Amino acid sequence: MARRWTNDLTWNDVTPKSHWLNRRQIIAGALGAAGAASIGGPLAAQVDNDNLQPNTFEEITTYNNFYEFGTSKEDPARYAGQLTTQPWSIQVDGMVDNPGDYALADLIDRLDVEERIYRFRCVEAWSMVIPWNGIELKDILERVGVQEGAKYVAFETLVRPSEMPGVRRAVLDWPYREGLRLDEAMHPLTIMATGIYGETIPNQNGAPIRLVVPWKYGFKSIKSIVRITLTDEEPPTSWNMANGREYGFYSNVNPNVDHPRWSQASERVIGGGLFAQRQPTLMFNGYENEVASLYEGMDLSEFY
Ligand SMILES: Nc1nc2c(c(=O)[nH]1)N[C@H]1C(S)=C(S)[C@@H](COP(=O)(O)O)O[C@H]1N2
Ligand SMILES: [Mo]
Repeated sequence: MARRWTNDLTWNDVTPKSHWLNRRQIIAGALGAAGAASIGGPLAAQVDNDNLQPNTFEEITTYNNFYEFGTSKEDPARYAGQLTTQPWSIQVDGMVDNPGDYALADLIDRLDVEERIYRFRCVEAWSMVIPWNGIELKDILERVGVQEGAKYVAFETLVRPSEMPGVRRAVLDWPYREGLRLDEAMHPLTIMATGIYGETIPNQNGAPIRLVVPWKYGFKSIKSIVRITLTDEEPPTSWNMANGREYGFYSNVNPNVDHPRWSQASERVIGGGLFAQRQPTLMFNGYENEVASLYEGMDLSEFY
């Protein structure tokens, strides 16, 4: 049987909510087909994940980084509820055939929403396993028409001080900005998530639409996106602007390159309990077979 994008992770790695259990079969089946079609063959399991701890909806939605709502892990769940996510529009500009201010619904209308169970690794050295629902970014970019010569995609998050208490302080240079090289953006693992566990994505996780790039540190996965720009220059990105010595543009998960202030060799699994052992961090967060070729010729022992 063909394996899914989730490669070594299965639905058993994610704590099912009661209603979720009933849909498991259908979803797993649908994903098997989609995964096989987009990768063109079976994926080999890379590691033995028998010890992988599942993450609950509760864990995924109460331990967050979303500085627009405050800098503690609890702030997003506490304050993001007040964010208005409807209507929502996304400005698409730069080197595209069809620039414009798109209603979100129009931008993603009729594109395939897939289930993707991905590891999620924050640069702070904690991790989770999250069952996203999302659309391949590639599908959205094809819809707006990427022009020849475009090399990067830049993203911006909403700034709305009336609903985002965190942006009233200059913790970062708002808006939160992120970017990908075009080939990273077009990679089938890169998704724009609109759901978790089959439910509309909660505000604290980046409603109504956020990027998910599973082989990169979590800060690359920008939330609540209102602007997408195609450009031929590497775009400025928030954490790199804030501290370029500690956060590079690429920020691929790499256990062999430590953060200047802590090791990246292992990670604390959220939900593992107070005395849980840290688990080893995997090269490209476990997606090495799928993405290593994007970085051929780059010295991966270097900080980027
Ligand atoms: N706009 C915005 N996007 C953001 C952040 C943020 O503060 N603002 N934090 C990033 C960081 S550091 C991480 S680890 C992830 C956390 O995603 P999660 O809360 O859904 O787990 O979101 C990323 N995207
Ligand atoms: Mo993070």
